[in-house]
Amino acid sequence: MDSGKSRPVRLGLALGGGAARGIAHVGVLQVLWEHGIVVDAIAGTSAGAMVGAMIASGVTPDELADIARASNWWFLAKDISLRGGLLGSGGIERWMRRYIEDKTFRDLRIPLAIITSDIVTGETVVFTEGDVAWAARVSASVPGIYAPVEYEGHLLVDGGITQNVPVETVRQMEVDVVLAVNLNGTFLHHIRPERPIEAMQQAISILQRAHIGKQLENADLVVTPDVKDLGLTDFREAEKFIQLGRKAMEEHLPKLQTILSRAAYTKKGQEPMVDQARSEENPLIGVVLGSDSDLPVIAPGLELLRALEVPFEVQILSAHRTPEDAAQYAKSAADRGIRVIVAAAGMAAHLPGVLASHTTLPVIGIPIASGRLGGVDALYSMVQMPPGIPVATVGINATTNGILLAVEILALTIPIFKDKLRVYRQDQREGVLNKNALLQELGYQGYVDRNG
Ligand code: AIR
Repeated sequence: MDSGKSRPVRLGLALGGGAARGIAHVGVLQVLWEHGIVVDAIAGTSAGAMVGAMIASGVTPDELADIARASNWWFLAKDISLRGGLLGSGGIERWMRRYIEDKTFRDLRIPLAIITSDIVTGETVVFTEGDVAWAARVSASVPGIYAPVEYEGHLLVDGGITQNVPVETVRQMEVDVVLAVNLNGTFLHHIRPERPIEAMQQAISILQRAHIGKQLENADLVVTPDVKDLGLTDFREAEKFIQLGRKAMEEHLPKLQTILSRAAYTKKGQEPMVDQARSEENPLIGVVLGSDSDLPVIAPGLELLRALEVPFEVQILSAHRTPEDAAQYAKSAADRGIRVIVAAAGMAAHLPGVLASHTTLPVIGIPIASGRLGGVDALYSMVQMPPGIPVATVGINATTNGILLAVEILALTIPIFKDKLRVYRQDQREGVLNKNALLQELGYQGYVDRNG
C-alpha cells in the first residue's frame, strides 16, 4: 500500500453522497489524476464510498468513467428484499465486486474510510477494516429504499444521514489538506418531487443541509459541481455528471495547487519572508515594481489580470534600494504558490535579472520608460542577460504583452486560463472586425473625421 508518508503534504478527499450525482466525483478525480495530484486518503459516503472504493482499489478515473457510461444501473433495483417491502442492497455489493473483487481495506492502494449510520442510535459508524464492497453497499443503503443491514448490534443505513460529506473523518486520516466534494449544494433548486420516494429524498436533503454546512467549514477547499439541473436518479446522464465534475475541479485547480504549496511551506516551519498582508489570497502571478512611479504604466495590466480572474499580488521592491528584500521575495515565491514573476522597472533596470538569479520560476521583464533615455536604458539592462539566467523581456512599457505572456505560461498547466485567453483573443478579433466594418462604411476620410 502506498501510504505516501514520505511526501511533504498529504491530501485527503471527502467524497459526499448524492446517488446518481456521485458520478460527478469521477470527473473531479480525472482532473486530479491528469494533473498528477496524488491523493493520500479518501473518506466516502454513499455514492462517494462507491467511487472511493473503486479508486482506492486501483481502478483509474478514466476506467471508472467508462464503467459509469456503460452501466445500465439495474443493479440498484435488483435484489428485492422480503423485509418491509424495501429493496435489498445486495445488488450494489455484487456490482462493486465485479471491479474490486473481495478486497479488504488492507489491500487498498489508498487508505479509505467508509461512512455508515446506525438508524437506531443515530451514530456514525466508520469502516476502515474488513470487506470493502460490503461496506460501500451499506454506506449507500438509502433508508426508505433499501433495507437496513445488521452488523454487530448496529442497524446500518446510508452514511449520508449523519456525515454526508465526511470531512471530519478524512481529517483524522493523517492528512494536511482536505478537499471536499459536495453534491448536494444545489439540490434544493429546480426539483419538484412527484412521487413519494422523491419527496422523501428531497426532505432528507433539506435536513442534511445543516450538517453538511458544518462539515464543509472544516475543509480546506470545497468543490461543488453544478448539478442542479440533474436529479438523484439521473443515472443515464453519466457523461453530463462527469463533465460537471471536471469543470468544477478545473476551476478550483489553481486554488488547490496553491493550498498544497502553501501547506508545504508552512510545514517546513518557515515564516513567510514577504509580508502576506500585502498579498491577495493565493496569488499565482507575482508582479514586482522597481518603484511606485512605475505603477501607472503597470496598472492596466493589473486590471487585465482582474478581468481574466487570475490571482496575483503586487510588490514594490528595488534591486538597488531593497536588494535583500528583492532576493528574499524571489527565493520564497515558488513555495508560496507563485508560478510566474513579472518584473517592471526603469532606468538601470536590474530587477528582473536579480529576481531570476534567485529562483527557477520564469521571470518576465517589462522595461519602463521612466528616465531621460526613454526606456532604452531599461530595455538594454534587461534584454542582454548572461547565458544561464534567462529573463523574457517584452517591449518598452509593453505591460499588456508582459502580463499576457505570464497568463499563457499559467495556461500550460491550468486549462481554465487557456479558455479565458481564447475569449480575450476572440474579443480582440471582434474589435478589429468592427473597426474594419466601420472603415468600409465611412471610407477612410469619414473614419478619420469621426475619430477626431
Ligand atoms: N529603479 C528603482 N530601483 C532601481 C531602479 N532601476 C527604477 C524604477 C523607476 C526608476 O528607477 O523602476 O522606473 C525611477 O524610480 P523613482 O522611485 O525615483 O521614481
